[in-house]
Amino acid sequence: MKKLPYIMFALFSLLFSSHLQANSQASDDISIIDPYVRAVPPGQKISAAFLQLDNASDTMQSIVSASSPAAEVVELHTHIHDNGMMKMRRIKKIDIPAKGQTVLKPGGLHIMLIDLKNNLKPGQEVSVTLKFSDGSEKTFSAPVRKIQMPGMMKKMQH
Ligand SMILES: [Cu+2]
Repeated sequence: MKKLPYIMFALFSLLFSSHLQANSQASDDISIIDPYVRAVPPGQKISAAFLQLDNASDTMQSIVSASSPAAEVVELHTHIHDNGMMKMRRIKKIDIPAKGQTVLKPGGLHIMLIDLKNNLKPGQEVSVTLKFSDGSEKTFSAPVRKIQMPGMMKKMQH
């Protein structure tokens, strides 16, 4: 019966390590903070989602795609400066550094919603699903907000 403690220890280690594995998905390590979607006037078919992503893990995590029932096509975008103009460009992934954060905001990284199925009015909620490089997914609901364009124009001029 002296071996029992060792067997118990082995069993516990096994349970503990499988528990750790179950918690190591990107979707569990990433927190979504203050998500919102830009309100657009009737007839406009594109919008964008913004949010802050916090990574609690020791490894870099990457978003490789996104989807939403509100839009036919969802792409990961960034803005680049090109001859004094700001242009949007599609990118393959958005990285969130280990123990760090990445902010998606107007004029920078964003989740592009293309071919909107309905108008997006302030007060509505839009569901967005992020897919990470390890295949895990995270869905969040983002309120639709009016975003002041004059601030964007100032940013675009400098
Ligand atoms: Cu875009």
